[in-house]
Amino acid sequence: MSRILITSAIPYINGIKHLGNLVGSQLPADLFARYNRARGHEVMFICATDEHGTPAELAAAKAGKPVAEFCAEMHAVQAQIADGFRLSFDHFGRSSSPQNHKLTQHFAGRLKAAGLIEEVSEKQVYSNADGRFLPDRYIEGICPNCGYDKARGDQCENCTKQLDPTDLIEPRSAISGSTDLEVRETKHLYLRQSALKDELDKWIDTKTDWPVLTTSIAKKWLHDGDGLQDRGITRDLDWGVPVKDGENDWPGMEGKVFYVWFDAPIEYIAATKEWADKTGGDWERWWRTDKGADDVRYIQFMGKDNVPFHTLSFPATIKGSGEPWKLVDYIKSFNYLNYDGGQFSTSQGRGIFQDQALEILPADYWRWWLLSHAPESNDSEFTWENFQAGVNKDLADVLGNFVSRITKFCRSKFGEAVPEAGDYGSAELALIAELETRIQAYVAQMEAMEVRKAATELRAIWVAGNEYLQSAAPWSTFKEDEAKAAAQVRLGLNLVRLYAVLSAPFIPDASAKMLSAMNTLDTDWPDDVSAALSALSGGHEFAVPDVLFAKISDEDRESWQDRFAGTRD
Ligand code: B3M
Ligand code: ZN
Repeated sequence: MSRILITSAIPYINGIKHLGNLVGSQLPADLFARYNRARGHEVMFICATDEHGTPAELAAAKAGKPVAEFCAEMHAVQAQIADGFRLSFDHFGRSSSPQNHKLTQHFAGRLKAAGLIEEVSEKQVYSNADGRFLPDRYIEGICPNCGYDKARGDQCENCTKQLDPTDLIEPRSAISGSTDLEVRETKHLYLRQSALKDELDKWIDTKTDWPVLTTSIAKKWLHDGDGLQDRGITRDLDWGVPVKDGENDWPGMEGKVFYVWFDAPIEYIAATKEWADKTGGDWERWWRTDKGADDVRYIQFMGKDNVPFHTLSFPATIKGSGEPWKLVDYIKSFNYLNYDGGQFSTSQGRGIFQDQALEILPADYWRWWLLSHAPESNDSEFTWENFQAGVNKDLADVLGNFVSRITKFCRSKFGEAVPEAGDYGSAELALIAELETRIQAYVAQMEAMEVRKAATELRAIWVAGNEYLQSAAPWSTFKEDEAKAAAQVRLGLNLVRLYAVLSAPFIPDASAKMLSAMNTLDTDWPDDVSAALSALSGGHEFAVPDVLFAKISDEDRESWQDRFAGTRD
């Protein structure tokens, strides 16, 4: 048994996320967490909401709520959705927690002591009416390029030109509309990542087993152009972790907060402390190599856009601290899932959002389709036709049909108990041999976190059972040789349990239904397939389960296609 720490990128608090976000981090992380627990390992699976930064402030303002209240509400909403998708976090934390404030300030203090923080003077727009510095996107005005009158200080939405706030004609505050703005000097803290470049480079070089998608992004940032840049880690915002040097004030930094990307990854650690504070558990044995975490394997899941922060910035924070924190061992990153010929987009309300998905179908339908189409080697695309086909074929025709056929047939001829039967014959032994090979292949893909390939192997395991049932045909055998039919049925019923155990990481609800129908709590992993297929012996009672997966009709598909064709705001 080993110890495995799993973190998923923490979703922004600013709104409900779409399915692309789910399949790019949380869902595959959950798959891996469930699989490892099923294999008997000790797992710590952490996620949280990412609550700071301008997007949080803007979303709260749009909702007309104080930002703290908005974040608390949205956290509850996101937690409920995560639950709806059966994401089995050990803790779903909040980056605004006191634990994260403290830890973020602690790291900043350590980096300062190590000489890795530089104070830089910058010129920034100050709004007298609002009594604060304005981030670029809080300044609006007329675009010098196209004349659009709602251009933002970072970019004109109309002509897409990148702007500086000082480029805007007649600039005004997006908060109050005031034009009483001036440019003032202000100081910010920079993390001297460049000083850690060689150390990071060498560290990445040791990660020969990482996906190319991960290392190529890291290498690009390390070597392109001028190489790894120092990074501003403070902002002039009200909402965030106040800038402190450990527990002490940081002269000149009054009223400033840390940049959201500085505190967000630290929340992985802080969330584990939140968990410990709640449960009485020990968080340091997961995170401090001087307190037992040296034998932890730490794996992060994320979309490709988050990779630079996890391969360079966060490791810079950790290494720069000079303290024995656990560093990531493996980064599993994902490409994008597209929606019907375009991109999923939160800001444009395009695609299917997580709450909407759960309104129309249970979690397992989504889990199966998304995971079996995870955007690993390439971007992948969601289309309603493809979704309908995948669900109907794999879940309804293959797995669901198998379970329904074997349980119903047994009920009609032998009653709702596993029939007493003799030894398995050659067809059964051949199936067992095939399953041994296939389960090994499935395990190998799961261990390698090859999500799509693991789904393919699992599907093949379901198909093997169906093919066996089709050719053994107990309904025909029964007419000539009742004892032989009994053995075939006993094998089939045991397969239902085996499938429940193997499939649980992908489709936990259906697996639970299958186990409950088979009236068993035995979820042991089938290390010995032959033994696993004798787990339920003659006389063991079971029940025919309700339909596991309903097929998606063409009418349903068309109505959803229409409903999700537009955008939501
Ligand atoms: N919140 C971006 C995202 O949700 C960001 C991830 C933070 S991981 C520490 O994609
Ligand atoms: Zn413009």
